[in-house]
Amino acid sequence: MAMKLYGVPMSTCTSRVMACLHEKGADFELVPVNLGTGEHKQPPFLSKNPFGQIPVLEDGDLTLYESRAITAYVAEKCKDTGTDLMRHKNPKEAAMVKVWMEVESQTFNPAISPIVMEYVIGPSMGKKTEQAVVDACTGKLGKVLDVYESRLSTCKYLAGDFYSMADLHHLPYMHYFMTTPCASMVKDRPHVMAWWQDISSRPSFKKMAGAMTFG
Ligand code: GS8
Repeated sequence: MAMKLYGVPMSTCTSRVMACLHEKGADFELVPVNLGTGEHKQPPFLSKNPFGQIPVLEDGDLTLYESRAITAYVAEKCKDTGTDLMRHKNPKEAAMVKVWMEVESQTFNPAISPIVMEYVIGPSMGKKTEQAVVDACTGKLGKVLDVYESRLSTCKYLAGDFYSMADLHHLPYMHYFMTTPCASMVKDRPHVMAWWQDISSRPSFKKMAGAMTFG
């Protein structure tokens, strides 16, 4: 039976999981959740995720939430098919993947997500961009991207010379960030830009990037 993914492709966390499922060539059914009507705050959905957020993955009797935990499950379940995103055959490479997965969730995401919220998600709900929030975050993000520029001048991808889950987890926020006036922060850092062009041109991401739009 195919896994069921509850969410919508425009959601960054849902698309993180979709990118992983596509990269693994896994069979899944996307079950849309209507955020507009508050479906995610109603008992049927809350019984899947008591925090009332998408995405949720169901695989038989297993129900999971938290996008990064879901991708880890998919990588483990499908470890013999598609790209070896966790480098499980090489403990040192696997450790570097985990380091950069932590960097994404603990350092990169908190710096980039408020900018995407201000320029992309907020305006789609009629909110005005707050320049003060953007200014506070661009300083923080610039320092993070300086570290990325230095790292990516020594290897092609974040964990080494191989595409991994660490790179994949960056796709959704980078995708939206590159549509904002702050995209020059990436374009002005040649190694970060080359990395972005590489990871965003993977067929697994291109398959879904068109559906990642707020409007
Ligand atoms: C965050 C989920 C989340 O913010 C994860 O899965 O990684 N740490 C969790 N989901 C948002 C959609 S953005 O992808 C959501 O469900 N928002 C609606 C709400 O919070 O009411």
